[in-house]
Amino acid sequence: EALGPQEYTGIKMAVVEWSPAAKAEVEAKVGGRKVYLVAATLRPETMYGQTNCFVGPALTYGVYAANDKEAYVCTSRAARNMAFQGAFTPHGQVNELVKIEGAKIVGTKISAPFAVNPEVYVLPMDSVLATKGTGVVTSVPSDSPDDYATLMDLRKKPEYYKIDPSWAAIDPVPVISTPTYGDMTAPALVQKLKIQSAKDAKQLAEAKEIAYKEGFYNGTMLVGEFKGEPVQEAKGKVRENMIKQGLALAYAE
Ligand code: A2H
Repeated sequence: EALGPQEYTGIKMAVVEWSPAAKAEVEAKVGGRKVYLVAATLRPETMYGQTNCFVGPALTYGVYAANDKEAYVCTSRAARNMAFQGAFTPHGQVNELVKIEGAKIVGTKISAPFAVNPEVYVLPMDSVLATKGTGVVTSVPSDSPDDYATLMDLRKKPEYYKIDPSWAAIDPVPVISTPTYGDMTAPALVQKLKIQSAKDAKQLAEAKEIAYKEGFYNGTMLVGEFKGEPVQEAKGKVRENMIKQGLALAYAE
């Protein structure tokens, strides 16, 4: 964990079609605003490889008015932070339009900015913390061991996790090449460390550490505007472009 403030990128994932449960609870309450799930990431350069998005099924989320036209889905804690950071109009005001359980958001179809697969689904992840980021995690299984292990668990037991298998059908996309692990760093590490499921917390923590360092210091972009460039150079530029295009916001905590 970093000691200073963590500079996240809040990825704005527009709702394309709510799950039936969320539709019934949310749609009438948002005053016609366009609604986005906001996912906090430390790796904006990997967004080309988004295959789905995760929420904690047992967590409570809110839909917060960002202004007259847009609303964001995140935890109440994140909404307060966003208000302090000037993400909302009127400035500093938290306007909760409706609360919703994570489990009910699962199955919602959303658009994933910059992704090779432009439309993805919301899936459940038990390890999402309410105390970190926005409580929404975009999934990049090519480069995040946690995302990869969770996606494989969901595919193995869709009934148990109460998901439609088609929501977990998008395969990992090569985004970054590393000299040691090739163009699928997370799956390679999951295999090497013999990680069986998302419950193997200790090995996953190790895999996450290795994947992060390897990608940042030795990775080369395989896709996008900065294809061929080192990750160290592309990272900030991808973030800046996403923010400039209104597809992301700066979020710190
Ligand atoms: B990262 P740090 Cl490709 N609960 O984004 C659990 N995990 C959360 C979270 C929450 N509430 N909020 C954010 N995260 C995840 C991409 C990614 C991430 C890749 C590789 C590694 C990686 C795609 N998922 O994170 O504890 C988000 O996943 C490993 C560092 O603040 C976010 O970035 O350091 C990261 O954890 C933030 O973790």
